[in-house]
Amino acid sequence: NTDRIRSEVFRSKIVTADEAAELIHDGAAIGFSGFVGAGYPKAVPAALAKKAESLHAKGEPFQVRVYTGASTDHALDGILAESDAVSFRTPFSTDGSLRRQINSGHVGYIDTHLSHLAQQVEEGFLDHLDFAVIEISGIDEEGHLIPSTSLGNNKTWLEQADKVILEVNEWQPEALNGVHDVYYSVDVPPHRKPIPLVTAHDRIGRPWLEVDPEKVVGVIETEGGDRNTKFTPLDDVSKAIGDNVVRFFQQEEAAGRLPKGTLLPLQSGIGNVANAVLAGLERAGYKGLECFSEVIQDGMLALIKSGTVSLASATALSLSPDAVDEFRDNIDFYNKHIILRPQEISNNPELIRRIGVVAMNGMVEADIYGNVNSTHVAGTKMINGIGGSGDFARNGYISIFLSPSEAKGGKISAIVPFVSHVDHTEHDTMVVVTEYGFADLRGKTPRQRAEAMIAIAHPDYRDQLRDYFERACARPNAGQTPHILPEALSWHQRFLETGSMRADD
Ligand code: 0RQ
Repeated sequence: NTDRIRSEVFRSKIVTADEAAELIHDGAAIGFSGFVGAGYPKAVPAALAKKAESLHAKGEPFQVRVYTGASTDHALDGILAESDAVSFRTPFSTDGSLRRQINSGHVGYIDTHLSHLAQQVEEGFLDHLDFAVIEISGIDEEGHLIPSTSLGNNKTWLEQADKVILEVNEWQPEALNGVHDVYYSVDVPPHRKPIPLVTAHDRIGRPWLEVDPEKVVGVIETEGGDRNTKFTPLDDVSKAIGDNVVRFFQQEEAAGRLPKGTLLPLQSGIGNVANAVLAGLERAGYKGLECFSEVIQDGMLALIKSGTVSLASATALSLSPDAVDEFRDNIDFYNKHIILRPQEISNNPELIRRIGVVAMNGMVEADIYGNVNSTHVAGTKMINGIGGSGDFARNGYISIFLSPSEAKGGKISAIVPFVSHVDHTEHDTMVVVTEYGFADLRGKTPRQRAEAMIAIAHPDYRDQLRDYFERACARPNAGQTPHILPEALSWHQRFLETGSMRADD
């Protein structure tokens, strides 16, 4: 069935996934589509994994270098990793099999800011791309590519790669046509100009992607659903974090630092805590909010339906099965409230700073002075990557980090004397929220920050933090930011040795 491919030029290039995989050589650098489980190619990765396994069985090498938008799915990252077909990966990834290979040093991994990757490839800082493998939902008569559920880095991969393989996925609703806004004039220095976007709801580009048909070496027809992340129901801790974010917003509205009732465009990270924050906004009765974010997840869809959110700008639509049904049943309604953009636009520092985005991201841990670790357990083991959190935190009007005060059943405190890895420095952190409250670090000196941070730590860890801080301050020449250096990472060391950060365990 080829009615999604309406251009004769592209119809003449239809091949099977195996035929397309045959074209890809050992060592190839490939730009794949895909952002947080949405819009990743469904057929070529499996064909590449099969090819790798059969070549490896004959003792021949076959591995590729994988560039994406952000996380994809087990059906891309997982199966390629399990077939030992990945030598390099960037940026954000959530797959368990790939994570193990990254942490064992088997796969080379670079944790890039999501807004940086496209330009760094274009600037020649990273590999030249041999291939782009991009999922789309259709090709129109003029040869325009109708994007699917994520845009990610697709525009740049299509421009930069020597050869292009397209997967036309019939599962993706055709009604997505028109939702996308692809801006084509970002360019690289010294040719870069201001990006003409001044509100979250501006449209500045075209609704389609373009590709030079000469570069297209294969078009594959597929029909398969996105990964569709499941959410766990809100628990008391995440609910309390959501309520504390709302209390912070109410403080800002009362002080005239955020517009009453409408706030400023919101960015909300991925995961259950981010979902809980959105639910908190709905409970608090907000209406007509705008979001300038990177993913639209279930929570955001519910807020659009209730009118809490009037416009959500992002780069991906990443929904659970129930939310997909809801979206498809009411697609004409949702399309009026959604804009999908390339990630170099959704996460663009210039735009985040200009429109005054309120950034809200999860974290692994923060220290008493406000440095934040978003990526590494105990300083060494990568979880997912920095994602877009740095793009938004550094440039946001207000930068908020959120976390339950404890992890792993209370064996780990999310507030520590010193973070074991730094993704966001104290200079980028304005507010930290746990279920115990919010620490507003703006305008505070390091010692005042420490007091505010200790106040939102889990009660079981407050005395331990206070003891560290007071002894650090009491040292001769304690300095601007008091620490006891040999002890600064002792909580992590204790966790590694005993399985707990608690001094009394
Ligand atoms: O692991 O489920 O195995 O117990 O980390 O933690 O509390 O469920 O929180 O889902 O919000 O994830 C930082 C990972 C938080 C995420 C991170 C363990 C914890 C659990 C998840 P288990 P929670 P979340 C937008 C912005 C970086 C990218 C980003 C993230 C698991 O928010 O990836 O912000 N952020 N992008 O037990 C050891 C600690 C821990 C810990 C939590 N201190 N030590 N383990 N965990 N704290 C999206 C994109 O950029 C695409």
